[in-house]
Amino acid sequence: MREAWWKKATIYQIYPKSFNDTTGNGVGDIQGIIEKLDYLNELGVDVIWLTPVYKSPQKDNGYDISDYYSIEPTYGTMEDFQELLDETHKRGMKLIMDLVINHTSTEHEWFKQASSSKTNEYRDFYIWKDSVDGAEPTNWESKFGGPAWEYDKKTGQYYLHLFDVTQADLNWENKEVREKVVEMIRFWAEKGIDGFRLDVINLISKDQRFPNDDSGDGRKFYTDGPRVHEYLHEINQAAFEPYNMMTVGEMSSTTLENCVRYTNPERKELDMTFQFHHLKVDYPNGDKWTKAPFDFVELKKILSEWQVGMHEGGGWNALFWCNHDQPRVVSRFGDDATYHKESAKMLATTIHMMQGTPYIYQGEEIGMTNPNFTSIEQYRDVESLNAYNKLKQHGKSDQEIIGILQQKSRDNARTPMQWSDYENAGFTNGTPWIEPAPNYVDINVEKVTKEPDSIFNHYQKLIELRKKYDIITYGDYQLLLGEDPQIFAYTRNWKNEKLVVINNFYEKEASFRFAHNKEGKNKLLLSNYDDSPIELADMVLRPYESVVYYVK
Ligand code: TEU
Repeated sequence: MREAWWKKATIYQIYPKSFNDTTGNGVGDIQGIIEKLDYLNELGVDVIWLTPVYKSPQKDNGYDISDYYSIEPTYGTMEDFQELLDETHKRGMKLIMDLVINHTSTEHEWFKQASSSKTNEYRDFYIWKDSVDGAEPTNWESKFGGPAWEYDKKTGQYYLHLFDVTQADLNWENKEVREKVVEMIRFWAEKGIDGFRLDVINLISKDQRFPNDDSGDGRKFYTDGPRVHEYLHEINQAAFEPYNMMTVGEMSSTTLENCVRYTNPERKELDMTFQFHHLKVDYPNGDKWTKAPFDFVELKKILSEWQVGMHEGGGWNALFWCNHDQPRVVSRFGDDATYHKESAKMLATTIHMMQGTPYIYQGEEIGMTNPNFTSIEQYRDVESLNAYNKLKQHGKSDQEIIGILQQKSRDNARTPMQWSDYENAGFTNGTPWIEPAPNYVDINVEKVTKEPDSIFNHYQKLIELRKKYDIITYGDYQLLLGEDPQIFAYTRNWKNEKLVVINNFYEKEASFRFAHNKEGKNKLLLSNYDDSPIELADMVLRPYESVVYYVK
């Protein structure tokens, strides 16, 4: 059995484009990351995950790769990358890269060849179909809006793209594609990287009948598709296991049952998975593009089901609130104005005390918020711009649409990292590719790293606690007060130890009664107020109060 070092690790996600610019071109770069490694070391994280830095036309900020073997020139060179890897390792941290293998950019050489003629040797690298009754081959929808098929005039067939039209889906049925992918994974593994995050990896196997979807968008014909487990086991054996790579799969609309299968070590597929069901509690009837409050009881229910289900099935969760596709958590489930600090810390505790490997998305550790852009000109994301056009066609006013984007746009997470109160948040000396959130004057790294009770300091404590207390890694999970409209409380149990984690998700005070308060010796491990009760007892939780007790 491989050593599961990543079970006690905390991972930090970097979105290079918005992290730190050293050239003044307004776009972050690899040298900018190197400059901040000491900062990450001070935070205490074990692993850095870099979203794609490969050569790319950047239609989807690097998730459209045109060459898997070179570094995007605006980010730097292969030498810069090697330096980053070495400097990361020197500081005792590890580095994982993004692996985008469901699709490539249409500017990738394979696609250029494939689209040049129906008989080209690369034709079968992608998914080509004839039109059906003068229309698209199926009625499937692209995740970014519009049909998932694009007509190629030159060869008279359609190709499949589950995302942007410039992101063509690879044909995984073709063994040669799988061989090329393995070859490429080995190339990066040989350089000494420590693992991969696999982009939308549960979408790689499509139902080969390519049926129409009577009831929806086609998702059921490619999500956790027929051969996905087989393919993952195959790459695992050919490239992950031999290099001892850590792997985390990003799973779109997956199921608990499948994630147990993806991550149970006996199956040798992946180490852990990201699932997104808990981040759809503010999508009424599954619709992202509506302004809506979140369903708190549902949030608890979903997270708890995954805690219990993955534990029982021997799988492993990736724990997260934020990434480059999600709004900022303090704006989403907390209060980014009056109780900024309290709620950001409370949210951190809630997720970090669960079982799994926690991920911190750049800026989360200082409580970065949504920017509240007021004009469509400020948005950059392809998905947001498509949504804007679609909502407009449906007759919504600009004001209404901006209100929705302020809550839902992926750009909420993509504004420049707030390093200081200098111009452009200290991110660039040039014009940033996207505007910083105006509150960088108050919320920035320079300021918070000087404050003893900062959000940053709270994250440091959470990372240390995970190292010190095995119960956080191995304990089971039990939800308390599932229907309570304000309190998110749970216990963790392991051997003769127990953790009791109690969080008030709202501004209103909340009474907490602990049924088992005849517990043995217990102590307060962590809190977000400086005078929380030092022993576990019935208590009245103040706004966003969050406490963790250790019982032995
Ligand atoms: O995202 C996959 C994905 O399906 C979503 O998170 C998506 O952004 C969201 O559902 C849209 O509402 C991954 C990457 O993280 C994302 O940045 C890429 O755009 C996408 O894959 C395509 O590679």
